[in-house]
Amino acid sequence: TRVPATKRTQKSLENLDESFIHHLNHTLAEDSASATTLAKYFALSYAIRDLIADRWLHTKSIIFNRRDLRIVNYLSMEFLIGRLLYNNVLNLKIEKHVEELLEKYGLRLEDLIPLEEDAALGNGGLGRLAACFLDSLATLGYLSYGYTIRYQYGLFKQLIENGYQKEEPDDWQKNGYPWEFPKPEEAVVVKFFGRSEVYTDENGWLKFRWVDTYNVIAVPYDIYITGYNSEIVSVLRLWQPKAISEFNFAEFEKGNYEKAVAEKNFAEKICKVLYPNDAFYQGRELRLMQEHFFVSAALQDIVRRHKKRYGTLDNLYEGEVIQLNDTHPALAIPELMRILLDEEGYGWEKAWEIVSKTIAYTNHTVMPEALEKWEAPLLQHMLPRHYQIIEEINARFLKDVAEKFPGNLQKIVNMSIFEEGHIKKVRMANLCSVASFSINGVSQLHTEILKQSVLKDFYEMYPEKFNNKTNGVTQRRWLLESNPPLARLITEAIGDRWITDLYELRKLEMFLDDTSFLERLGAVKRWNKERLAKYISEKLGITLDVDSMFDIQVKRIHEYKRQLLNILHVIHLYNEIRDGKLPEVPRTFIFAGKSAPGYRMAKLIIKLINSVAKVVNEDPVVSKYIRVVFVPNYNVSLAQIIIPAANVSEQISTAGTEASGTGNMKFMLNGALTIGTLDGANIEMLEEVGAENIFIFGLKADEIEEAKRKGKYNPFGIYMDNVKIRRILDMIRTGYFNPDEPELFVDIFENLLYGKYAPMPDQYFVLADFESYAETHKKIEKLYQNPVEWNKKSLLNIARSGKFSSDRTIEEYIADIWKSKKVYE
Ligand code: DL6
Repeated sequence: TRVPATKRTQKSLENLDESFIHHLNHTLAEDSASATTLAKYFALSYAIRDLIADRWLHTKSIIFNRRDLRIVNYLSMEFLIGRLLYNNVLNLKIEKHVEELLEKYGLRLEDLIPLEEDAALGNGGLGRLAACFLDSLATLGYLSYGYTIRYQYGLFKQLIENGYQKEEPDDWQKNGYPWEFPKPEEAVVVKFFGRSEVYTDENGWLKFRWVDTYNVIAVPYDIYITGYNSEIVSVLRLWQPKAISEFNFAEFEKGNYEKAVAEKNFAEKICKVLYPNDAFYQGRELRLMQEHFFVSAALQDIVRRHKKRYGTLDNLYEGEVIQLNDTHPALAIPELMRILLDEEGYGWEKAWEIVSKTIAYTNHTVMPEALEKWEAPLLQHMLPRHYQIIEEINARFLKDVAEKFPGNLQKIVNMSIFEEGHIKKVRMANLCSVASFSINGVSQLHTEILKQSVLKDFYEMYPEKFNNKTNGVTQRRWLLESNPPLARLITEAIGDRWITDLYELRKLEMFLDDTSFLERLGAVKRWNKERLAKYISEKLGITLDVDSMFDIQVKRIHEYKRQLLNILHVIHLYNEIRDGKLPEVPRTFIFAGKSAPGYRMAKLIIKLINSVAKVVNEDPVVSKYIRVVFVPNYNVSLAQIIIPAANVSEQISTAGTEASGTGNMKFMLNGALTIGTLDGANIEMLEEVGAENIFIFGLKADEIEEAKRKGKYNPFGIYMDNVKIRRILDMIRTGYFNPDEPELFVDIFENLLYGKYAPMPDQYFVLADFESYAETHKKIEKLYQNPVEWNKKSLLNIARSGKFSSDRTIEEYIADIWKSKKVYE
């Protein structure tokens, strides 16, 4: 008898006008004549939020009435959700209504959209994946919660000054944020420090309890993430710390202001800022506090909900599943054990059964510097009871290891949760591997590397736990929202089912030989290039030639992602042009991405790119053929403009280093052709499109591995033998691109040739892959001269991108790990 939310939306839409005015007048106390555009953005967002709240109420009633549905809990330090206004408009299918409404006030949706600050609660791939997953879960109709921290400052804003990256705080809430709902009544208490105390309970059992703790309140703020045309929303629950006593009058009376606000300061510190490191572990006390804070709050929430639904925790794993997004939320393991043992009175065996049937782990990196290993004394001091529980988990686990591999001490050393040494460490990946019922990598190659090297011993011990879940991206944001003309072209050709079933795109293959369709595809690309060129001209004052080939590398700046290889190749083209060897097609090389603020080499690479860009763009001859642009402050909304404009997508990480990549998928979906290594999900893209439709170059993962193992890689030899490379590197070393500070790039030179700041020279095999990269670029250049052939390959890439929808990824998680059911089958 319930009226479906989609129908109710239709009904509410009739009142959207009224609702907009209501919010303008009564929520914001503004009138339409004098309200600013920003106020109108807020009023519209509130009016739309009302429609979303209806869906939440519906979802909530299902959560508490349908005990047959297991809830997916995605614990992640990062959810890079970006802007929500247009996303919600599209998902609710109300674009026409909204446009009509705004027209009455002389406004257009496209004027309001940019007023929203990006919610940049993540660094890169890992956080954006989490956001895509919530979209897919809601669209497919599964019950799900994402849990994270309500950071006061998201990922820093990047400025480029004199070619250098500068960071500024990202005060994303400075104007307020219309999409969230505070839920103070659902606050919980999170404890820190203190000690573990042993006592005898009323039945004479020896028990532990965590006492003398320092407590903080965790207040949830909910954002409901809509799905496309779906009744169900995902809940993104952001926890905000709050002091139990914000102001201590006794201390104040004594004249001690610092002490009076100490608790408040402590609480505020926890959520002050997102750590800006991508794939790099720093081991800071505050980070550990953040991890424990949101994990403990999330677990208390999950436990409370389950008790409400089932009246017992005996079957927690039937109602809830917890996915750990990398090891950052690994403290969920001892925290759930602690709740079950100390607060719920379970014995160890039953508690362990519950924990190890509820928790699953995704690994997102094989880079050794990214693996979390907390110093044991730090963990023990901050979380004494958790530390004790980890010790017990380890002791029991090592007994199993000894039984499985009798006499094999090396296994014990490798697999122990503790790494012994000068400072004892807690290896979080080992903790996750011991406790989780599922361990997955994020592309086929990555999962193989986990099984064969990083988690090899765990694979031998528990082969049944391992599985692969190749990443995906949501086509709602990364095509429907970011590339409207392409979305329209596709829908006109094959209907709109691709929006919820990306494999439908295969039908586009019908048009592979249809020259007029290919021309239209070309026109769409041109429209996107013009849009980007306009943005760049307005922001940077650089004019781009939209007929030139747009070759784009956008992602975090990291040595393993090899932006350096790209810019070395640009220098090579510069040299060729100066030598009179003119390229057959003009090219625009576009870069964007942030470096971790403390990552010296990555920041130097940004400076190098900008220095090369200056020399190239100011050279009257060279600039006719190539241009180089570094677009500052790469984030989700910028990605939505940049990616659709690419002719060529650069996915050039050293084979064996990029776990999956998801940018590669976004470019493919938008019709770019990929130049890439056999790394991460590139390999699966190759499988989908065939070798003639992707440009693969460079050493393979096993070749790199072997060269490292045998110590036979000699970049200095390459430098000596290869005139082109020597010329490029000498230009860098002698300050050709930066005569004001000629020594500036010497470190890049010395790192490549001598490994000055690395375990070995050129540890990411830039020089080894250079020739093959340059040759492959020549092939691309050739193909670009034939627009029909180019557009054909572009269309084929789009048509074969179905596998890379996060809907497919989520269905695989559901089938193999989460075993949940859709609300509406
Ligand atoms: O799985 C999402 C994303 C992958 O696509 C990237 O290849 C990978 O680098 C990234 N991993 C991280 C590492 N964080 N940690 N730990 O961001 O995950």
